[in-house]
Amino acid sequence: MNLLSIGGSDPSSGAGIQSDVKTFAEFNVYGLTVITAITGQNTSNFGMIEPVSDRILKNQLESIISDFEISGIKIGMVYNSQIIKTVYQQLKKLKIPIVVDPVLKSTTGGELMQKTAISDFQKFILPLATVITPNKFEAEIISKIKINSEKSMEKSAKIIQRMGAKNVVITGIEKKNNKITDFVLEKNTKYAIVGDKIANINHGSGCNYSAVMAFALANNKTIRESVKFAKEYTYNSIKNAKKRGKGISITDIQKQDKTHSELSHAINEFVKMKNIYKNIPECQTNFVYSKQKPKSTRDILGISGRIVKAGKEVIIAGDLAYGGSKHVATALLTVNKKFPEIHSAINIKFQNTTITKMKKSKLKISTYDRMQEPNSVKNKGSTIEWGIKNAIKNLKKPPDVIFHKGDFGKEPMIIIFGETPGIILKKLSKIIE
Ligand code: PXL
Repeated sequence: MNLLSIGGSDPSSGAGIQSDVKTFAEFNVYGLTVITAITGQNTSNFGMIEPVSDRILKNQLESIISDFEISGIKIGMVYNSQIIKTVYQQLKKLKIPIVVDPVLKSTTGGELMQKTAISDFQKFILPLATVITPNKFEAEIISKIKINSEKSMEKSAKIIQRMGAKNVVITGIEKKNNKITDFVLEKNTKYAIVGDKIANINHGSGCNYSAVMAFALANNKTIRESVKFAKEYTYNSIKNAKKRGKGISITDIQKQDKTHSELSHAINEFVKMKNIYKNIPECQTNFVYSKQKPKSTRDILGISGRIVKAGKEVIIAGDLAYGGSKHVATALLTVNKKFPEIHSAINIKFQNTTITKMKKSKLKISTYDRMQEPNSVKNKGSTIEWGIKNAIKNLKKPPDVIFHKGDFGKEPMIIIFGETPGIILKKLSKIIE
């Protein structure tokens, strides 16, 4: 997928088109860029702005639009009326989602749009916007409404919508209890998306938000989904902001390895499965995955808490970490030693009905008896390794499932194994109502 960012160059790469290229790359998107102005700035000071000539702006836009299939566009810094009009002329015929981030000022104090250009911005750029993402200050300037209440905020959003932006998201409205909300005005609905606040002055969060929004919309997500997605990404980018220069921090994203993102996705799918709460055992559930050949449980990714049941709700309590699971990871490690293609495992509650369903779905089931456990093993605390070894010792092919029926004071358990977390979910879907 190709996305286009139209905006200013920021040599610190914290904001502007450099930041957007980084954000797009996080999603394996190819980032195209059209530069409207060059800024001189760092993490402490804002220096000069030199808008590019109209000729080269037009030539950049024509070059890119005539060649690439573009799935979405983000418009950031457009410094003056000339730039605004040229961008409008080139984009008005396109039928793809456009996110407008009305950048007026930088955190370090730079003026990113001339005051005299605001009326042309309203006239030409707002009607291009599938979504516009002003913060409170920007919404006030565009709508000429002071925002000091829910009512004035809604009024401001309505005025901006009447100017032509199809959907308006006023970002970063501070609330009590350390919450921060985004107010959304769609064509016929309005709502707020609430999130946690991080008290940290940074460079880049606004750009991250609108770039991710463009990505989400290009992927046919709804406005609500896109707002939630952009908000979560931006929250993480602020949380992980790094001090790269002498001044304020620059937003960043913790690189997730593929093992991490695959397992994280599968866990989110798991907790959404219907009636899944009935399958969480007393000792709760862990879901583990190891890409490389694991040498110890430290090489296996798991939840450093558990997936827990609270009434009929199932909650992920804890973060993913290597070495995060002991029991399920040990079971996986033991199976992986004999069957190296098996990289993932999950434990669920033992129920006779589940075993019956597993048999019906022709899953390969194996078992061990904890009552047979020698005292020497018990004393060493290596029950799981002993049990799993026993369960697989005569197998030629890897098991889908290993269960045991418990012992005095020990809960019976089912563990499902598979090559990947996705394959485990498929197995689970066959045996859970
Ligand atoms: O974050 C807004 C922004 C956008 N574009 C450029 C910037 C800034 C803030 O500094 O420099 C080029």
